[in-house]
Amino acid sequence: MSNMSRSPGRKPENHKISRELFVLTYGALVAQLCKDYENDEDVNTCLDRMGYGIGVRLIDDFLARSAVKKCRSYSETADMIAQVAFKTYLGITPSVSCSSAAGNEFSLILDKNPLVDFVEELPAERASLCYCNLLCGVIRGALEMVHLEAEVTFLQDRLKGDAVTEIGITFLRKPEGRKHKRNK
Ligand code: MYR
Repeated sequence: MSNMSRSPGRKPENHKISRELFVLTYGALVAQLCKDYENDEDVNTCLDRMGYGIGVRLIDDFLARSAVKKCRSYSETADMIAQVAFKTYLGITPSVSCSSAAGNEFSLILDKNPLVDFVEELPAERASLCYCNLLCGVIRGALEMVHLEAEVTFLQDRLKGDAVTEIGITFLRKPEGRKHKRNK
């Protein structure tokens, strides 16, 4: 074998490169949608729909991979999204807070957002763009597959000058009596 054979420490480097490629590819997707649609809302909707399509597929991978227990409350589900799903797929763990007395509204606060690693700020003419709106769709799609209907939106965004990035999840139905789609 040549000197180019595998050496310890190479794997994390590869991992980093593929993450960078993913983040740059996401940026290219948003840039293309901005070319296709003049209106920020149309770009946001498109990203959300694409994310939804990813989420409905991702849930099988998530349930199989993480062998998670069935959640008994919205609060457990929100924690699972932040601590297991975000950690697994994005390498970050947002903090979770419940923002309604009814216990069905939660905020995920992202201190770091790898998807915007190469984005300085939004151009002035794109002030209403939710750059990471794909994430909302992913969460919505994944939740729907475990029979949890939810509204998921960006409530704050550092790219827009807010102090933090905050994703709001509002569960729309009572958690009791739902059935879960499960892998064997
Ligand atoms: C259960 O009660 O069966 C667990 C439900 C877990 C739902 C997890 C939803 C995953 C969302 C994926 C988001 C990925 C964001 C990068």
